[in-house]
Parts: sequence; structure tokens; C-alpha cells
Amino acid sequence: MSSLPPGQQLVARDKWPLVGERAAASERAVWTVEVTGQVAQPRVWTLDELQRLPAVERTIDIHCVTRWSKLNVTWRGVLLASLLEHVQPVSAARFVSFVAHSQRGHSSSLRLEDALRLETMLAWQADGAPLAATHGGPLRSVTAGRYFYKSVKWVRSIELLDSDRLGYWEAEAGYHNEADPWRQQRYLAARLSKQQAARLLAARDFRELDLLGIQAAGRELAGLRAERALLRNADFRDARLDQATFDGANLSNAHFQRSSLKNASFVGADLEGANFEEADLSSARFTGASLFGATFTATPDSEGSSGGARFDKATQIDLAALDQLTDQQAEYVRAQLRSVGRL
Ligand SMILES: Nc1nc2c(c(=O)[nH]1)N[C@H]1C(S)=C(S)[C@@H](COP(=O)(O)O)O[C@H]1N2
Ligand SMILES: [Mo]
Repeated sequence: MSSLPPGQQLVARDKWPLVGERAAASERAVWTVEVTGQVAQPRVWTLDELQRLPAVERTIDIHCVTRWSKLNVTWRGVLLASLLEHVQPVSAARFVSFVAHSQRGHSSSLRLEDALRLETMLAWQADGAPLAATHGGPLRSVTAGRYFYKSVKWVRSIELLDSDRLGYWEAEAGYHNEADPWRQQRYLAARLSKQQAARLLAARDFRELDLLGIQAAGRELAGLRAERALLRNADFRDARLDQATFDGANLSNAHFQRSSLKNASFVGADLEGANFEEADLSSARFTGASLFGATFTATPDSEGSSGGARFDKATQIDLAALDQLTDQQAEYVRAQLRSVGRL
């Protein structure tokens, strides 16, 4: 039985957003996967060889940390456990890191016992079709019961480790290393001290800074400069942000409920999973922003807020980007744009 963890929204059945890297580092004539590290018998498999191991099918839900979910995807592949039978992990093996054949050497890790309990698999098919290259084909790891950043696209090596090595997003973006969607383990706590935060808020200049999870709820921040700042999970609820500029900023999962954003600018910003319930978006600009999983009106599990964002005829938002929203959210935004004569 599938169901939706707290704070998640369903994408339409035929939609599967792309997140993170879009392609493997380069073509490989023969796809291989090596299993190394804390094992008695390191080993390399070609994709062909892997596909001759006992295959399994598992129906697994995708939950992205940026709040979209896609339920009941049927994956075909081989269990990590089957590979490990051949390589014989030694007793020091406590973590497993999946490494991608990708430009930035992307990786993500799990506790070995969790990876096995959650039946982590290496999949080459999704819903009966070969896994698309953009989604990690020919081979990606898939772990149920964790945010999808724990499922690595284009896996080329699996390393068993005696101590953990943080993955790309976990080390670079403050993503939570446990990643349990039922406990909403999305981000680490903010790394800023209260004093640092107070100084930045007074100066109203966040440009290019990494301010993961900054607490700015209820603040007077009109005219804030935040171009290209890293503001994942920032809390701007009830804040006054008229004329603020967030162009090119990363605001995934940022909280803007009830904030005043008149004339604010989000050009080219990453707003995946951001929440604008009851925010005033009059004359705000969203051109070129990424909106997957963004919220503009209350969802069934919204906390305390009931209304939707306000738009006016000067609010700039790409109609094509509305396809990135869930049906419920897209309907709401279209109805608002119609009511102000924009559609
Ligand atoms: N190699 C690689 N794997 C990756 C990523 C990435 O950027 N590179 N992003 C992760 C994140 S954050 C998510 S949500 C999923 C997205 O998978 P999809 O693009 O198939 O939806 O892949 C995960 N695995
Ligand atoms: Mo993600």
C-alpha cells in the first residue's frame, strides 16, 4: 500500500521530474559496475553479467526532498544483497557508497544494514521500459523509504566502507544524511550562529552566501539583496520582502508563507518545494524559475495556513513552468491569473 509522507505532493501519473545531473559523464562502450572496499573478493560486473543474476521487481514510491512524490513505480533489477553474496563483505563493512559515472563523481551513502533492510536494488528498468538515460540509465540504485537523493543515477561503483563518507548533496547542500521521508529528514540544521544571522539580516545583503536554513521569519527585509544565495530551507514566513531580489538563488524548500513579496524578483531561481501559501506576489517576477513541487495554495497537510498566494496582472510567471506543479497547484495559479485578466 502506497501513501504520501508528510509535506509531499503527488505529481501527475505521467510525470517524472528530472532532478540533479541530466547525463552520465560520457558514453561507455561497456557499462561495468565494480564492488570494492571492505570486501573479501572485489569484483567487476558488466551490465550483461549483472542482468544474468536473479532479477527482482519491486514497486517503490519516489519521494523527492523538494516535496514531489511519484507512487508505485515498478523497478526491475538486481538486489544489492545478491551482489554482496559474490564479494563477501568483511566484518568492518558498515556503510555503502554508490558512486556515479558523472562529471562531479556524484555519490550517496547508506548504512549497510539500512541498505539491505530496505532492499536497495540496482535497476535497469522502470515501469516496463528501459531506464531512460536522463533518469540514470542504464543503471541506477534505488532505495525505498529514503528521499530520492539516496538513489544514485549511472552507478559505476559500489564501495563498502568502515566509516561513512558523505555523498554529494549531503556534503555540499546540507541534505540530511538519514533522509527518512516519514520523519521529514530533509536538511541539517542551519550552520549559522545567531550572531552571524543577526548581522546579515541587519545588512539585508545575502548575495552569493550559503545560508542554509536561515531563520528570518517575521523580519523586515524589504529590498533584500539575495542574488545567487544558497537559501535552501530558509524560513521567511510572515517576512516583509517587498522589492527583494533572489535572482539565481537556490530557494528549494524555502518557506514564504504569508510573506509580502510585492515586486520581488525570482528570475532564474530554484524554487523547487518552496511554499508561497498566502504570500502577496503582486508584481513579483518568476521568469525562468524552477517550480517543481512548489506550493501556492493549501495542500491537505498544510499547517495553519488556509489561503492561496495573491497574484496581480503584473506578476510574471512562465505558463510553461506551471506544468512543473502538481495539478492542484497549477489549477490554482491558472485561476488566479484568469481572475486578474492574465489568461
Ligand atoms: N548521479 C546522480 N544521481 C542522482 C542525482 C544527481 O545529481 N546525480 N540527484 C539525486 C536527486 S536529488 C534526486 S531527487 C534523484 C532524481 O532522479 P530523477 O532525475 O530520475 O528524478 O536522483 C538522485 N541521484
Ligand atoms: Mo532530490
